[in-house]
Amino acid sequence: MSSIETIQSLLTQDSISQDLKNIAQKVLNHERISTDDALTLYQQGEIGFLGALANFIREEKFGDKTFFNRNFHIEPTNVCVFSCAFCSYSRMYKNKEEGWELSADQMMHIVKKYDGQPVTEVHIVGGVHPKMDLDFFCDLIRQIKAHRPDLHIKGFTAVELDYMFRKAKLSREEGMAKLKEAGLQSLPGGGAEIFSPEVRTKICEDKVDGEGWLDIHKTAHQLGMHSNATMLYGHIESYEHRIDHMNQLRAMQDETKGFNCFIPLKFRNQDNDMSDIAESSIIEDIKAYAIARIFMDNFPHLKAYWPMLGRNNAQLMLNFGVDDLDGTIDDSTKIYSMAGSEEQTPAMSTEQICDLIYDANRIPVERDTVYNEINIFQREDA
Ligand code: V47
Ligand code: SF4
Repeated sequence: MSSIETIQSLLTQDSISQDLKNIAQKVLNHERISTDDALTLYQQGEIGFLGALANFIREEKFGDKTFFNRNFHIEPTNVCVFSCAFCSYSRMYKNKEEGWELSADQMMHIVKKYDGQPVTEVHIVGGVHPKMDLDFFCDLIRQIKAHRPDLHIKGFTAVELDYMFRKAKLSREEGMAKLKEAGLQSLPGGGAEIFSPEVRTKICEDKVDGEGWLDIHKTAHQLGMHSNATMLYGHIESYEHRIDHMNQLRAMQDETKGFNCFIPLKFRNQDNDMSDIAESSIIEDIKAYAIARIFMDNFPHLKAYWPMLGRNNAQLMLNFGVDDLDGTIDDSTKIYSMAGSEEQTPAMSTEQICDLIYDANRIPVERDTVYNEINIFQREDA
């Protein structure tokens, strides 16, 4: 049965409320759903229903194509001046002896490890170290670009950028232009968490607020750079907070069209100050992804970041709106293994990521950071 036929059959079922049927009709008509509709989906939508709508949207946009990229991560430091309650990674105030900070030479050594390998992106993100300033990172970016000009540099959350720019006493426009001139091309989506001050003051009071996060991404978009957006879900926030968060992103995307993808991030509870909060169930995870796909109509891509969600659950999300599995990351990514993800050493080869996608009856497509297609795989190529 095609995804249209699935929805049409749902529209005839008595067990589905008229409100849900109206939303399904809007989706079929390519009409935007409202924030009230999103709440109805959260409150009344069963996963079969949500999956049918999310799948329809995903298949209309990309058919069975499922994107991934070949990238590697550099985490310059886990030392952080901030103290987000959900963070299992920062070591400024906790165990200082477990802190690390990499010199520019050490980071270039990581870059050089990938010489001759077909990676297209380096993702640079870490804690906020008082000594690693804008000039330090501009120099690093220049060195990476000089060594490997074709490598796309995606780096620094709005939290890191806000701190760097304030410390350098530069406006957001000036600071971003400097980084762009050095060779920074895109921003990752981290640091967004939940924009609502009601939640933010409880989970990450001291870092850039929601307005600042949005403004930094807008600044990047206005300079022609692209970025991603995340949402940390499954902790103390309500459905209304999630919808408000997505609504602010959707409104900005209408204005700038600079976001490539939306990434719901499941809160993991190990070894942080929110460990008493139970993690969300798989049903709640499915709802978060499917409703994101239905609501964020102007975001091209929906990404399941498998090192955090776990590869099996990320694979499952390919039936609930997800079209992107991030990358074939190597074992340098620590933020999730430290927070309790089952992916303790997140490494997946191209063959493994392709198999995961084939097993979900989808087609693996290697992409670059801005979603140009590099290679469409057939089962025998992987
Ligand atoms: O902002 C921290 C999250 C983010 C926990 O743009 C946690 O392509 C769950 O944003 N449980 C940083 N999440 C990572 C990030 C990211 C990752 C991969 C790809 C991209 C992209 C962006 O990690 C933080 C925060 O929301 N995080 N601690 C935790 N305990
Ligand atoms: Fe620092 Fe980021 Fe951890 Fe917050 S989430 S404490 S900003 S490393």
